[in-house]
Amino acid sequence: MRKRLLWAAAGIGLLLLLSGCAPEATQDTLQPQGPYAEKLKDLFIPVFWVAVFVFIVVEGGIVWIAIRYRHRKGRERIPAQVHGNTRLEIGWTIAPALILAGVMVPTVATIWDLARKPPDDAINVTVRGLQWWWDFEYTDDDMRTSYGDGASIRAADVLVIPEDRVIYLSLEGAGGGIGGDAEARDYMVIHSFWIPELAGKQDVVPGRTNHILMQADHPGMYEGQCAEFCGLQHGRMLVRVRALAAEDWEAWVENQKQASVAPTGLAREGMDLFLEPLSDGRGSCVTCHAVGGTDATAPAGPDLTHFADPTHECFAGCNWETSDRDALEAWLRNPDAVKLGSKMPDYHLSEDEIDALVAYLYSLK
Ligand code: HEC
Ligand SMILES: [Cu+2]
Repeated sequence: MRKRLLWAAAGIGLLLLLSGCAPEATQDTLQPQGPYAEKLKDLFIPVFWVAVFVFIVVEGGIVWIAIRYRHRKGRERIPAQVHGNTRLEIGWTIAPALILAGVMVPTVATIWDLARKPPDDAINVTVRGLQWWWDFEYTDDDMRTSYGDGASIRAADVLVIPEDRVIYLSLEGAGGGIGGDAEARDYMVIHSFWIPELAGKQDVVPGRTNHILMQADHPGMYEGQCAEFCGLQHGRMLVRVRALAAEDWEAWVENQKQASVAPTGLAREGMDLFLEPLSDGRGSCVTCHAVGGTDATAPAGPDLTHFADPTHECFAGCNWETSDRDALEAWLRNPDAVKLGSKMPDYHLSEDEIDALVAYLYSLK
């Protein structure tokens, strides 16, 4: 019976261990793809081995004592009890203190290193955590758009960056709506921004601004997700970082600066639906969304100016691919049905309205 239990425990332990294996894991701090993530790994590995050493010494001691002095039949006498041993006590006070001091030196050095001011040519991005998606605003002067009195470039879900450049992120908790009203403040919760392959984890706290330095060595896609429980759909608050080669980055910035182009045909009908109040007092998309070059300038929801740009790969907290038409239709049919508790209401859109709105959204390159 006891043996069987032991085997079962060993089996479950092994399964748990194996569940940690994933050859293509996308959120892996142990495979850093930039210098800042590299620094963290360089700290983690030595601290890990120190911890392994301490674990083996302490656990080993406990196991050894438990076996050596275990109760045995016929041995009623308890072993000699020791009270006070100056040499031992000094030893087990000084040894951990030395180990901790040894660990502290590289830890503090890394903290300072990562808290450094960014270089002058760093790209500044304000990251806002909302329920349940990420908003990115490129605040540098050369990132002003050609519309809205030179509003800054804004994008949702996918943070686009150039390779080999330092990105200086300012993290702000923004509640339900950016610059929120009283209702929005109800949604003021803490999020945490984490792209394991590019930088450390940092909390996004309403009312204060935290910073992260980030850099990607190569073009590519780096995944992350909100790392601080922030409500019902916390698990669906994903994010991607798309690092582009220099020339692709230039092209991206140029395109982002452009206002949307008024479409024709079905997409034009969609645009009218989007900009005008919906019939029967159902409300209006422009209460929350912005589309550059139109009257839609509300900041409460994702900026849709370049919704269909190829870099905007995913929508609504990166849970669905933007190219997935069925998913987009389902989202418009009723956001709550696919993302329970979503802050975008159900507008009871008809299938015709959905077709037109989808055509419009896909025209927003
Ligand atoms: C009350 C505010 C509000 C209104 C009005 C609103 N939305 Fe949204 N919308 C949101 C929020 C908030 C999100 C993000 C929700 C999430 O990801 O959890 C969103 C997400 C979206 C997205 C995905 C965007 C992306 O890049 O992730 C689309 C597309 C969209 N809305 C279209 C519309 C359309 C079309 C209308 C009008 C029928 C509309 N919305 C009306 C708040 C609103
Ligand atoms: Cu969150």
